[in-house]
Amino acid sequence: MIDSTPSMLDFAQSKVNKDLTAAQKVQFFRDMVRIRRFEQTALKFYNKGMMGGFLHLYIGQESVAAGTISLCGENDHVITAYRCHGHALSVGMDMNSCMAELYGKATGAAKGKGGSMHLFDPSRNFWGGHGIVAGQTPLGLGLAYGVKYQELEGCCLCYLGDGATNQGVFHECLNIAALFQLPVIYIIENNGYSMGTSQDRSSSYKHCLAQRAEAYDMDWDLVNGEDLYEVRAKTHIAMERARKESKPTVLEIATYRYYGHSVADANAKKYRTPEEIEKYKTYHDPVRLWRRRLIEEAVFTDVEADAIDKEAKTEADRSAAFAEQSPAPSVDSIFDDVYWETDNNTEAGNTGRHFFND
Ligand SMILES: Cc1ncc(C[n+]2csc(CCOP(=O)(O)OP(=O)(O)O)c2C)c(N)n1
Repeated sequence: MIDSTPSMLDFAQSKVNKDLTAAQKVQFFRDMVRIRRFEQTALKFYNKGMMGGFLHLYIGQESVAAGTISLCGENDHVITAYRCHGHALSVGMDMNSCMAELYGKATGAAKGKGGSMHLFDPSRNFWGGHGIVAGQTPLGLGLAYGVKYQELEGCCLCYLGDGATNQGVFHECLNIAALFQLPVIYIIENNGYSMGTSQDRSSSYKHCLAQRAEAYDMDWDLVNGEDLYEVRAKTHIAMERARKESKPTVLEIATYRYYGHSVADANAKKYRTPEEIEKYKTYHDPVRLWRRRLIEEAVFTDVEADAIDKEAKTEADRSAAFAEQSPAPSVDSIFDDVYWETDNNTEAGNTGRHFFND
């Protein structure tokens, strides 16, 4: 049974949620279920040996990507770490091209050369998928700088894990973000662990990573990731601060991952108990809780929710079939896509103005 303790504040009544239509609320459910079904399917075929490389699953964290990215407009940018499938699908990337990328096929989002950690879609302002812990944090800062430089009303959502907050570059970024007043929002997806090390063992200031922002004179907030309304309400405040006042924020969203660090995590069952995982699945699962909320609000019925889930599963199965039937990159394409400039001999390529053409 899911714990039904009501939260102190009903974020359904907050500015950004109260006028949502039933169709929009159902769409958030669909978005989360699509991420989950995509990943379950990826796991099944990874275990059958159909993919090389790593596979870092996002299952349990769906409300973060789906909720925050649902607030993005045309001048907003998204960049994240290697646990990137949820963000990719939330920005609207096609499931086939994501799955094909995991399979290393030429039809994949990065032509099969990036794999699971490097899903990218610049046409949707999605700047990846980065494997170096905290490597995306200065890039996110640069995206925010670009938005400000062009005097656009936009911002950058830059996601990182709890472990990444202990990297020096993250602190350098907070300093510059505050000093230059850049419209960046650092979203710490605190799933409790970095690889096999719990947050308690890796962070000296244990109970609030976002509060580190105070040292840089920056706003921050804590968010309960199991409530999609809260995720949207608090992210919206930070995004408006960034867009209208060009100010940065650190948000820490409490979440949990059900699987190991990656599928190759040999210690997955050693650093936390099965009871802990079960507790999250039973009481804090963001997809179940959102589903229950929409049933309570009479937005949809159990039967309708099941149909949406089934649709997502079918879409995921089809994406795996598409990936399997797709060709591998050809051997003579091995030197393509290495340098953007070489493959795009354009003025933008030659002048270095790749991303913000004006
Ligand atoms: C600079 C660097 N150091 C170490 C690693 C190895 N590594 C990959 S993921 C990871 C843990 C990161 O944990 P966290 O930031 O909490 O993200 P999560 O996996 O929980 O999403 C480490 C140490 C790396 N990829 N890059």
